Amino acid sequence: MLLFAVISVAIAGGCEVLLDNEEKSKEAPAADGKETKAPARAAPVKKTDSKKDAGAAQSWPMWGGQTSRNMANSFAAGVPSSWDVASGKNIKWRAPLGSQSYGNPSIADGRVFVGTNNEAKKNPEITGDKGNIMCFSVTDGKLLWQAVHDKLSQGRVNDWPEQGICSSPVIEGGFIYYISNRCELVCADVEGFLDGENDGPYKDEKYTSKLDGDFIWVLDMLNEFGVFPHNLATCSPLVVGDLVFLITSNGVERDHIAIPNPRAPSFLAVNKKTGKVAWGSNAPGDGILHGQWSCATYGVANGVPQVLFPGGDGWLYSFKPNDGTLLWKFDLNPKDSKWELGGLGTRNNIISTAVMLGDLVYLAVGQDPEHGEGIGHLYAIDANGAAGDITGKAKLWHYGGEEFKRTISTVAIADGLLYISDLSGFLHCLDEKTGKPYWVYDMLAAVWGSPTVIDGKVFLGDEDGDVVVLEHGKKMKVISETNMDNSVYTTPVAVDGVLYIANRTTLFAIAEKKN
Ligand SMILES: [Ca+2]
Ligand SMILES: [Ca+2]
Repeated sequence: MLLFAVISVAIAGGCEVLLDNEEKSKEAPAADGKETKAPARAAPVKKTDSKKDAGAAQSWPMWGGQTSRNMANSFAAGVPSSWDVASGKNIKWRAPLGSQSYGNPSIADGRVFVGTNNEAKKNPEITGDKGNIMCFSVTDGKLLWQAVHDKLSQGRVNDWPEQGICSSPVIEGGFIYYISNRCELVCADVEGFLDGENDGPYKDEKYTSKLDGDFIWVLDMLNEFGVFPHNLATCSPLVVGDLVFLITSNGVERDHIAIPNPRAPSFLAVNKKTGKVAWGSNAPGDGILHGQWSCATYGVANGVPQVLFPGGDGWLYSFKPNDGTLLWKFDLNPKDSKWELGGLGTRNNIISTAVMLGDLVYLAVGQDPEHGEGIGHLYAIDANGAAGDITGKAKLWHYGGEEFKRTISTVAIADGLLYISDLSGFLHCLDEKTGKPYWVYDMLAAVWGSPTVIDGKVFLGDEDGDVVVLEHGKKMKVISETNMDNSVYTTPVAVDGVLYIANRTTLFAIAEKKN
């Protein structure tokens, strides 16, 4: 059972060879950090409505909530510190997911989107193992619609059974963008077929009831670019300006040695309106160690806009967003580290997502959780003026070795404190400036999700299904610990005073009950 879930990865067949150069010049809009207009299609009604009730416009529209991917929520207030699944205390509603859920909730405009599998069997016409994105109403947890994707015939080497969709959708301008279990970048209508219209140029939907997903366009990275997603394509895409950025999940063969298509893209920039590739890069090429299950991050260092892609070779790559020019790269593993099959070695992949705040980038290494525990490394990297290979010289600080283990978690930074968990179950609170630890909390179970700072508190879930709430501060203080009845592989999210937590089978909305 592997898991790449919490982090999504996509393999983009971005190699230059595979791209149409004509398209390349034509389809490269500026991604200079300025939000651009919604796609050329009538704005959805719900979107317009939500603009009217200003103030209620809180959202967490992507993995990490923002393009920096910082797992800190700057707006949520009134979020409960305790609740109880058995008695229903502070449980606003609960909605059934499939039998395995690794996707994180994305929330905007009154809708929650979560990736899972088809075992909730919401559409009796659609049976068997599938990858699903479910769309719920924030009001009562009612299932509004779901996108359902058939499994790839190749089986576990490309599309692991029952893991569903691990990608967390990004919601933007009336559309969602996610990576299906079939290694497709999908743009879908937030209203599905509930609006009574089959929107977009894509009209070949296999499932077309009111409950099904309405696709606008679909980019098949496996068949168009020869991407070989190892075990599963998992990336949670990022939208900046007119471009969607993603990692393709291109990886090794069943034998874990051969790379079937090292020239296929690992990183892609795709026009959000047309689904056409703007540029791609196969940067790690023959250096891919296993799979590529991370996500892209956007930031601006000293005036230079850039998009960051953690590569399958353990390097972090930074590119110019508009044309894919490589700006810099950084090796996150010690030079004497060694990759060995099955997780025995000291060289690691990157499954975590980078966080970029101003000039600084924070990112840690890890491996497929199936590979077990091992030594990890967390870095703060100074990207101010960075160019070329900046390994070592741009390192602001490093935390790792014995005190920090492999991780697939992403950092949360607030008020000078940095929180990071590792797969071994330790939650570390560090000084953001120095990397020196203030405290370490033992979850006593494996952690796949990420710590998140919400409303002055730190939330973290684990494989035993416990969610701990601690005070956000230099002193460790546990406020509560609550078992969710099943593994929590995801990261809690809060919008409009409601906390959303997905365990393997259920999405919970948690809010203070008002008398
Ligand atoms: Ca529609
Ligand atoms: Ca359509």
